[in-house]
Amino acid sequence: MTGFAEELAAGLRARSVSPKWFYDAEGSTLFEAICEQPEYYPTRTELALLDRHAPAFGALIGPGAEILEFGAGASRKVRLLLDALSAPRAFVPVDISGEHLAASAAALARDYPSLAVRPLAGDFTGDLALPAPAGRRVGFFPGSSIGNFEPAEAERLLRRFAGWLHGGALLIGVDLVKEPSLLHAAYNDARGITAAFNLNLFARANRELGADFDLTAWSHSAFYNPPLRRIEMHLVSRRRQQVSFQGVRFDFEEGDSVHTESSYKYTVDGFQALARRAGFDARQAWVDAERRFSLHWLVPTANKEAT
Ligand code: AVJ
Repeated sequence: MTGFAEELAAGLRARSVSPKWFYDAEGSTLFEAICEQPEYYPTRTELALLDRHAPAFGALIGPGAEILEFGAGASRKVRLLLDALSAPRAFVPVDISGEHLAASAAALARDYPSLAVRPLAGDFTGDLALPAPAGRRVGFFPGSSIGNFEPAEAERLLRRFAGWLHGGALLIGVDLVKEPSLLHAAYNDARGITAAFNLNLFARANRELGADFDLTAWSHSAFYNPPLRRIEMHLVSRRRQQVSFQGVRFDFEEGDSVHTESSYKYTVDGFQALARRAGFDARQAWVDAERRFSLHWLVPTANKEAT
């Protein structure tokens, strides 16, 4: 069995599956469509912040840098960053969706002929064989992907990044706590793209594992959980049903739900405190006028001389 088969089987029993399994080629395409939806404010807000403060990022990163992007999907955001840099030397996009990664890395290499593009297909929460740095290594982790992790896990992940980025820094995008109705709309878009993205987890299991999920028997559910400051996405069984794949059967009652994603929201202070616990100096934060989204410049603490 593949990693997906094992984790999905365990996840269906525990009623919780990691969101990293959303991103096959179909899921990556659906995610890009989510980013275009009018209700999904994070992408356009972060792009506007990157565009507006590009000169500041260029100055902080400095010449001849290597940019290491964690969870590189489409390359729109990193292009804004690269365009602001003086003679960037290398770009290392890391993504769990290998097919998607190859296509966007090839397009980037065409458009930036003097940049060494070295895509790395893999899971940055696991072991990553990073190439030797080609210049000052600056991590780029946009999109509030950090919100997918439980705060304690997020801290652990940032601590690993701090180790990889010793001598460099991290530019990270973090979605902010806000009016719940805005959050609700962002994860329940009118065209149903987020619902299709959520359901693609089971559609993928049908394609890849020969599972027999009846996609009409599951509903998309997404809501804000205020005490935990997170959006939760679930797939809820519309009736009593059984699902099988690779010879194993799973039973669900009507109303049973499988938790497919959490998306934690932070305050600027709360996120900076988490970054400090993880071994970073939180040097600077940028927020849009409506205080929807934030970008943070974090420098590994052991490295006091860096900007
Ligand atoms: C992966 C964190 C960028 O939680 O907003 C979008 C994924 N899920 N709509 C998020 C997502 C549903 C997204 N991030």
